Amino acid sequence: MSDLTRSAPWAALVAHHKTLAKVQMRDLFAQEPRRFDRFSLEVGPLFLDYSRNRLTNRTLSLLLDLARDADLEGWIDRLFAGEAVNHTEKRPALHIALRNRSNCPILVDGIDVMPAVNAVLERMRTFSGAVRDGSWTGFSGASIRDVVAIGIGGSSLGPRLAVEALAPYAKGGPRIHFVANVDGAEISSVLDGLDPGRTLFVVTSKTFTTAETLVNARTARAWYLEKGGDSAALDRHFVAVSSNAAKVAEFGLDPDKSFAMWDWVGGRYSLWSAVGLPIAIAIGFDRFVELLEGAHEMDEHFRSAALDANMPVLLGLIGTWYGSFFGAPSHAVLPYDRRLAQLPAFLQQLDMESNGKRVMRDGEAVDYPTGPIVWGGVGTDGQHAFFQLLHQGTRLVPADFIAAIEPDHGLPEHHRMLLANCLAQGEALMRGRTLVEVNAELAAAGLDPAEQARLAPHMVCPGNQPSNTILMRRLDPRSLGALLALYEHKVFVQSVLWRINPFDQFGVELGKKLATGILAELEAGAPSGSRDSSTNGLIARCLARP
Ligand code: G6Q
Repeated sequence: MSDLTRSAPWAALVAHHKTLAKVQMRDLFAQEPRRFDRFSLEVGPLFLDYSRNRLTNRTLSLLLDLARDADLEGWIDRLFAGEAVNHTEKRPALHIALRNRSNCPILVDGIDVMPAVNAVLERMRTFSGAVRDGSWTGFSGASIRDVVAIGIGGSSLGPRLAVEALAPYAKGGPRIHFVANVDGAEISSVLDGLDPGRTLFVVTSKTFTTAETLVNARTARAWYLEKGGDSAALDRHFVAVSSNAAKVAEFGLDPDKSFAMWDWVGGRYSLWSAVGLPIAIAIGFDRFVELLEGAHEMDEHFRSAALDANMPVLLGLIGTWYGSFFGAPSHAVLPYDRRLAQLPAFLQQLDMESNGKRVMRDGEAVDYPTGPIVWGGVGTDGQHAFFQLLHQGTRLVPADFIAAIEPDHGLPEHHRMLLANCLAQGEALMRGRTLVEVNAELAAAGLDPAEQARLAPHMVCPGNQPSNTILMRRLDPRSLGALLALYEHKVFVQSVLWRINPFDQFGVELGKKLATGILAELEAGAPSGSRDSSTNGLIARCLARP
């Protein structure tokens, strides 16, 4: 057993779980009329209802003991102080510095990073403003109409989510397209119909060595030149965002004209940096600052609020309660907002790449499950698809519902229906439908007892499926900033409880390495036969002539 699973707070939670395992949430609500008031919290633009969870005051107090035992408060201090919390790579994880609107100094190796952060933000302000107002022109003297953001993983998912989520704020700006996949189908369909004289490529790669991004950037450059683009004006059509100036220069772009980022920003935590340039171009720099402000507000709350009234801490504790003590394998993200369609994919990376780890900080194997499988999709679509499993399947699936109270369109009837469905699903998952209720319904519908007995078991919904509901007044830059920072910190809280490093990602390296070798075989047209029979067989099949 590890120190963690041997610890008194862990053992207390294991024992407490036994007493709660069969308790129905509908009974907890019946016993506690003020349960909603007790288990809800507002921070800046976000309201969280966590009353529909399988927990009591005692559960929370035991989870808080676990957090204190893990020195959560100390770890929050270390994160904000710029200590090397990413100990394997010997780096801090300072996404909070990128949105540090109070501008207080944050030191890395004794040097305040804020002047460099602010300088890049200023360049983003000037550049995004010029692209938006048409004063940044292409080789033919025309303004930019299309921006193609090339990047993958952390250099794509955040900007893509934000640009889509904040579309109503993007009036007057150019169209923004994203290219991430090495699948040529993606870049071909984006380039199709674009005018090289009015297109700007933003090539984002922290390392500037990522194969997919480089091949897409080369294809984009070749397209630009083939379509008559002026090679002397390349830097009016291509800008880089990177921490690797040498590689940017090797690619043929002027590093002095590119946007810097730093090795203390993790890819999946980087949308607040120049990686967010497509966001600033889409919605304007002032709105981008509002996004940073929303995140900063959540940072300040996370840093200073007591653990028992701290939104990211509470979400982290609740997630750990299900993952580690109920054995729930997954966590569903259910935005009731079409504009948040990319949120499940973003959180999938944030959570699974951060907490998909199997050893503790000291290298010892964990003996408890760590990060959940994050999945999800927008409501109401999901209700007509995967929600059936949530209502009547055999697995415990904790979920987060996310919705804006006011829409950014003029169709209030649609929005009322959307909200009603969001609230109803949380209620249905919590309450379920008992056999007694089903029988009463069937009797009221006039079914005879034999028919009732035949149908009733199929209609029972056990309920007791936990969910959080996060409401915001509007899906605007500030709310989105707060929401994404909330999840970043929730993931951090869980990493602390599980004693793992959320800021490295060595697991993704292996496949990349193998792909390089297989690519060489495909390019040579000759299988090496040096691998397992499955990989050899598949390579041979890809190379075989019909
Ligand atoms: C994120 C990951 C990963 C990374 C991409 C792109 O935290 O490290 O998703 O963002 O592999 O990396 P580059 O920005 O270096 O191209």
